[in-house]
Amino acid sequence: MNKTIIVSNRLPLQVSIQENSLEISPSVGGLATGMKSVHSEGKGIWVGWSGIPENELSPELSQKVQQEIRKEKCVSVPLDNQDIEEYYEGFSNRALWPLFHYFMEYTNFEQQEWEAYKRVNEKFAKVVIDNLDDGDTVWVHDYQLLLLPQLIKDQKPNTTIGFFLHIPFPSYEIFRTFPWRQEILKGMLGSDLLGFHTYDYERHFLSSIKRILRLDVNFNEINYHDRMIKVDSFPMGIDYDKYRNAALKHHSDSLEKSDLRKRLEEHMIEDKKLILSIDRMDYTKGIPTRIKAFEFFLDTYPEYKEKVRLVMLAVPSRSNVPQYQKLKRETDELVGRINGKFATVSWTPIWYFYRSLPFEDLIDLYISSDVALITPIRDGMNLVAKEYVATRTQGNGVLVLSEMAGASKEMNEALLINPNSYEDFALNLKRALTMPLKEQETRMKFLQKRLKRYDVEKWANEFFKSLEETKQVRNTTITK
Ligand code: ADQ
Repeated sequence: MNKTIIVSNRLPLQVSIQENSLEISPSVGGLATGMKSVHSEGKGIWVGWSGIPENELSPELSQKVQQEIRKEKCVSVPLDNQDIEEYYEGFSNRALWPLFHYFMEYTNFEQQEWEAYKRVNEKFAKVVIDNLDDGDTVWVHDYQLLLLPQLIKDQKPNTTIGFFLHIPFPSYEIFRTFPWRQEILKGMLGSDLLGFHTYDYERHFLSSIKRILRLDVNFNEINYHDRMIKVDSFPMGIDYDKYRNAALKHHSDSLEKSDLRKRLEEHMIEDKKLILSIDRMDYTKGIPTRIKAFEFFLDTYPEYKEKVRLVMLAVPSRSNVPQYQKLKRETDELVGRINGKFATVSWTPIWYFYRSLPFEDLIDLYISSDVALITPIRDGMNLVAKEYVATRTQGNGVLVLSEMAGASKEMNEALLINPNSYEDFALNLKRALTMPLKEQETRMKFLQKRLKRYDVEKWANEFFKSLEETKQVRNTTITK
C-alpha cells in the first residue's frame, strides 16, 4: 500500500533532553491537527527537523532521538547550528519571509545564506528519498522548502508531489526583485499541485510564472517539461470543534476557574469592555501600528477612557533575528508610553503579555473578550481570527479584522479595516463596541457556519483529493 510523506521545516513534536533523559511530546498546532487523518490515523510519515541541533547530540543520543521519533511516525532531518543560522534564521526569515510579506526594507539577500538554503533543501530531499517507495505521495509545506519539490522530482519522477504555501505569494513587482527568482519558481514547479490560501496569492504566483519563466499558463494549469501542474487555492481552517467544545466546557460550572479567568470576570463586573489581540511577535502582525491606532482611538473618543481595556498577547518568536529584537523594544516602549499617558489609579488601558499561554488560558481570553482586534499589516491567513469566532458559543462578540489577512477573504461579516488607517481603525472599534447584540449574533452565525463547514480536516482532505486527481490525470496520459 502506498503511503504519504508529509514534509515541513519542524516536526509536529517537541523533543526535550535533560541530563540524557529524552522526552517527546506531540505539538498541537493547526497543521498537525489537519494532517491527523493522513499521518497518525493513516499510513504516513512526517519528515522535518526535531528542533535539536545535530552538533549538540552525541552519536548515541542522536540515534536514540531518531528511534523515539520513529515511534511517532516521524523522521528527523539532521540540521546543525550553522544550518539553522543560515538557512532558517538567515535565508528563510531574513530574505523570503520579509519579501513575501512586502517588507522590502527588511530583506537581506546573502549569497552564503542562499547556498545554505540549497544545502538544507538537499538534506531534506535525501531523507525524503531514503524513505520513499514507488507510488508514494509527498506533501511539502511552506517557504522554508521551496526547492524541495524539484529536488525530489529530479530523482523520483513518478512521485506525486503537493506543495502548500502558508504565507502570501507576493505580486510580480515584488517577487521580480528577488535575486534567485528563477530557481525558486523552478523548485516549486517540481510539484504536481501547488496550493495557496487565497485566489490572489495563486494569481500572483501564476503571473510570476508567466513573466519570469515565460511558461504557458492555461487558466490554473502550467505546462512545464511536458507535465501539467495544477495551481489552486485552499483556505486553511481550524479544528473548529476543539475550540467550540473547549469554550462550552469553560462556560459550564464543571471547570475550576483559573486565576486569569477570575481576573477577567472581575473585569466584566466592573463593566469594562475587553478588546483582545493575540499574535506571534512579528513585524507583519502590525503590533506597533495597532498600539498607536488605539492611542488615536482614546484621543478621538475620550468617553472610552476607563471603559475599555486592550489585552495584548504576543508570543516570543525568532528572537535571534535583529528586526524581531527591535520590534520587541518598540512594543515595550509604546505600551509603556500609552499606559503612562492614559492610566488612572484604577485603570491601565493596555494589559500586555509577552509569552506563550497554555491552551486553557487562551480559551479564557477568547471567551471573555467583547472584541477581537486582529490587524496584521500582511498575513497569509491568520488562524487567531478563526479561533476567536469558534469560541463565541453564546453568539456575541465582534471581530475587527485587517483586510490584509488572507482570512478576510472568507470572513466578510467581520468589520474589515485597513490596519494602516487610524481613522478606519477608530471608527470600526467604536462600531464594534456599540454594535447591537442582534447584529453581533447574526454576523457570528454566518462566520461560524462557514468555519464549521470548512475546518482544517476538510482543508487537508480537499488538498489531498485534488492531488490524487493529478495522479490519475498523469496515469491516463501515460497509458494513452
Ligand atoms: P502564524 O504566523 O504563526 O502562522 P496564525 O495563523 O495566527 O499565525 O497562527 C498562530 C497560532 O498560534 C494560533 O493557533 C494561536 O492560537 C497560537 N497562539 C498565538 N498566540 C499564542 C499564545 N500567546 N500562546 C499560545 N498560543 C498562541 C502562519 C502564517 C499564517 C497562517 C498560518 C497557517 O503566517 O498567516 O494562518 O501559518 O497557515
